[in-house]
Formats: sequence, structure tokens, C-alpha cells
Amino acid sequence: MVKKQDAIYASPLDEIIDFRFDERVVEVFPDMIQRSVPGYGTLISTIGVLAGRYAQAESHCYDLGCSLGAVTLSMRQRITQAGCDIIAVDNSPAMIERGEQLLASDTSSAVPVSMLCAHIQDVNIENASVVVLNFTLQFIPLADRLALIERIYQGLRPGGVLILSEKIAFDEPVRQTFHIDVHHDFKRANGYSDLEISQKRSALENVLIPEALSTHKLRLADAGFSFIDTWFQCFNFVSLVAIK
Ligand code: GEK
Repeated sequence: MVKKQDAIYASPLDEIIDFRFDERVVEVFPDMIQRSVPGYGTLISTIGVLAGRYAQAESHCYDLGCSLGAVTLSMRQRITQAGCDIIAVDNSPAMIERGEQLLASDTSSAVPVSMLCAHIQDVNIENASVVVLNFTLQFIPLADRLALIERIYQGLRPGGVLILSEKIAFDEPVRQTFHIDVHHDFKRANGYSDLEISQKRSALENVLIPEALSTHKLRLADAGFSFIDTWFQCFNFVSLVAIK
């Protein structure tokens, strides 16, 4: 796929409105996420590997907040257990429309995929062996997060896994400053200007609410998960596994 370059925040804007996953974002999304999230490619390919290990025969695998379906396609290539399918969910109609086109051109595997345009808070999770929230929980209102994690726990089979990737915040100011500074260096190294970095940051301020790693781990434990570990971290971007 040819990646169209993200220049959404390249020119000065009179007013910065809250970030939305609309058609303009969809058009540049692969470039935007690759240049903004350190380790994105590693995360996508390794989530496929984890799904390959934890998928159970005759179960559902969920990609919640699937965007264009990068995690779905990676899981699809790695799942070999019989009778599995993937349910990919996003509440952006533009993402789902484009994601369905990309899925239609993927001939790498026969694992069935359904793409749904819905709020993940409304989706029934059942008979699941793998559930992925790859940078999605951070967009869910704080008050809804525990209920969602609890529903995922209830819908997982014993031995099933939740893979949770998030941008995180740090309680200690010195640590917070370090991680934000090096993340901005990462974005500069990928060609974003200071103006783009600062306008995007303002657009995300009320939309992407990061929490501390300890808060995520406590919530997973409160929901009932028995094994919880960080398997990936680069600066303020982490991915956790939680096994039922
Ligand atoms: C990837 N996982 O490429 N219900 C459903 N979808 C939602 C909701 C909601 N309530 N809120 C936000 N989204 C992807 C990347 S992007 C992360 C995930 C980022 C969707 C939103 O429409 C967007 O597509 C996605 O969650 C977050 O691995 O851009 O930082």
C-alpha cells in the first residue's frame, strides 16, 4: 500500500479542534501512526505472534478499535487453530470503510473476519481467546474503562489473553518530562515539525487521556486477571499482556 504523508497539522491553524478519526485522518493514518508511535511495526507483528500462541480452537479473537485493521491482518496470518474467527470493531465509519477494502485485498489467510462499525463499549464479547486493545482504551472515557475491562474478562475463556497497548503518563514530573521530550524527538526524527507536534498535541488533549502503568495494572487485577506483565515499552508507549 502506498502511504500518503500526514500533513494535517503542518500549517498554522486558527483554531485547533478536538482530534477525530475522520476521512482526512483515514487517508494518512498508516503514515501518521507509524511516525507517531515508537515501535508500531514491532507491536503489530508481535501481536500476531501472541495471537498465534493464545488463540484457542473454535473461539473468537477481537481487535477493538481496529482502525484500518493492521492488528487483524497480523493476527490473521498467525492463527492456525481450527474454527477461529476475528471480530474487528471501530466506531469511525471512515476507518471501517477503508479497512474493509484493505481486508478484501488480503489473501494471506482463510481466517474469517467481520468488521463492525460500533462503540466497543456496546459490543458483546463472548467465547473469546484473544482480545486486543491496541491504543484504544486511551480514547474511552475514564469512567467507562473498568466496566469495559471487566466485560472483556467475563467474555474470555480461561487461558485467554488481553493485549493492551497504551500511551502512558508518569506520576513523577521528571519522568513525565523525560518521556514526553524523547517522544517528541522521535517525532522530529520522523519529519514532524515543532508546529505539527504542538498542534497535534493540543488536538489530542481532551481526547486521548493517558494513565499511569500502575493504574492499568491495578484495573486489570481488579477485573480478575491472574497474570499481568509488560511485554513492550518504548518511552511512554507500552503493551501489556493479561491472562485469565
Ligand atoms: C492499530 N488499533 O492500527 N469504540 C470503537 N472504536 C473507537 C472508540 C470507541 N469507543 N474510540 C476510539 N475508537 C489500531 C490503532 S487508533 C490509535 C488504534 C491512535 C477508535 C478510533 O476510531 C481509532 O480508529 C482507534 O480507536 C484508535 O493497531 O490513532 O492513536
